[in-house]
Amino acid sequence: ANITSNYRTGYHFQPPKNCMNDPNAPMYYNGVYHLFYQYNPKGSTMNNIVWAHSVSKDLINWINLEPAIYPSKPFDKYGTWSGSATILPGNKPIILYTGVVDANMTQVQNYAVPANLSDPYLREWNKPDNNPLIVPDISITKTQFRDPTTAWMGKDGHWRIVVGSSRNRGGLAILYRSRNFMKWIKAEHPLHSSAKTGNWECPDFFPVSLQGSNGLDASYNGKYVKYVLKNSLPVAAFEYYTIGTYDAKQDRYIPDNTSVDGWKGLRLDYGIFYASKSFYDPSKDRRIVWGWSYELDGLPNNENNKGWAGIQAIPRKVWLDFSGKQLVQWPIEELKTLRKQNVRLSNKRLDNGEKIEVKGITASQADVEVTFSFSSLDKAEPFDPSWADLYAQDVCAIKGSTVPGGLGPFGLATLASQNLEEYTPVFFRVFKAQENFKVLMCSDATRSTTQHYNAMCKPSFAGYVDVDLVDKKLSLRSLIDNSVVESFGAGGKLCITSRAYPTLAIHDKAHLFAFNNGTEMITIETLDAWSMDTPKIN
Ligand code: DQQ
Repeated sequence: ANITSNYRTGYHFQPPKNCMNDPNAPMYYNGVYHLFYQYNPKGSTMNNIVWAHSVSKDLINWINLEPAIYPSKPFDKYGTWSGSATILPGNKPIILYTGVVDANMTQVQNYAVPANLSDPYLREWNKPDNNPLIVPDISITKTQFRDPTTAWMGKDGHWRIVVGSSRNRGGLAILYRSRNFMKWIKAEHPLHSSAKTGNWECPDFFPVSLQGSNGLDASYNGKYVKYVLKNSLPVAAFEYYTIGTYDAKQDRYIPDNTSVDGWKGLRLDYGIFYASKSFYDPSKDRRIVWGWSYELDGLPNNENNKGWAGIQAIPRKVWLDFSGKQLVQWPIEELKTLRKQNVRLSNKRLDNGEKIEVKGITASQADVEVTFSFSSLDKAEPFDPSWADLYAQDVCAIKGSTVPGGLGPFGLATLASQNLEEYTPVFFRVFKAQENFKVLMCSDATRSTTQHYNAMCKPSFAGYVDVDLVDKKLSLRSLIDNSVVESFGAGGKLCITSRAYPTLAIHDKAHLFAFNNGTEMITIETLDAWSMDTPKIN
């Protein structure tokens, strides 16, 4: 196998070749899941973008179709950028997307509808002549005016959408209303805005239930809900979200005071996960989020050109944590159908400095679920107050997986070569702060590969898991897939998708270990690892 194929994924969504970026208009329609995505049919850099289209009955196996939307009309001649789907009454899907209309990159909002509703795959899409539906008025930054959301209907029967934009150096979610989906009127106030974040791309606005993990349709208007506003920040290259309330009368979103509304806010994923978009799946009464994971090996001018770039993270069910303060995400249940050989460890001691190899599975393509336990929190290291201003990622860079600790670092060493020249550790480290414990979760790409070249980036991704340690347990699930390590801490309270390009730890030469480099003894209560099958993807 050459370098090109070493990093292709086995079960993460990828096109056969070339560059993919944002997931677009995910939807469920008449028994079929649709995923459109920003795609360059001509190469592995992010240019010439069209809406590629794949369909699936199980969110696992995908059929590649012809591009659904591509530049062809005056209202999208310079680009067919991101957008969303809405299912209109009468079971009629409609897509709203951003068209780029001139070389100055002026952006407008367009719509497209299926040419033939009786085609089960909705292969062909029409872009009627009354496009564009929305052009930027004089107050709008016309080069930062894109990515319309799924529409929701208010109690007044009128539709609403938001479009991502900017004001000064802040982010703006411009609100539009419509009676008939064709004529849209800008609301006097944006749905929400935030200073200093840079412009907002790919806004996602949706209700979440206060009563359990079921999903809600965007137009749900019953009681016991909170709302989520997520935005992607091109200046920061990550996304953040807040939890809040939606004042339907004023048509304003108000984040809760427990949600940080800016760069230090909560993230769906603390690794490489961008331009995410969720949709309501009525067939299983759940909300699912898709996110794009770009390459860390030098996009767009990939020195190590693989002939492809970009994958989609595994679709995740998303719901509100019972605390009401954050979201929880978990790989869709369908993923379990790919589990093959299983190995199980239980009640294994991990003393300080010890590592145990998990043998008997394909460690380059695996699903691993582990619960660690410990008998006391006494050995937690003090949290240096000066770290409070840092991102978790910077603390992980200081306190890596080999820096000896007290309670942690312990976790999994994924995509590891036999002698650990290469490995991507995913681990916890517990600190004692003034008033509470802080649980750092890291996925550290620093030693993920022995390759070095200019454009390659090997960050130490991390976040703090808001978890109660009374039961003295921490759980971790990692989806390992050749060049991907997608991890879910504490049952999905914190997610980190990282990318790795090992040269030794590939295919059957990849290994998996559990390790502990802290003085507190750790017990692996249970560890289940499965080799993962390769479904038919495109
Ligand atoms: N990607 C699209 C834009 C969007 C950006 C263009 C986010 O619509 O703002 O490919 O990655």
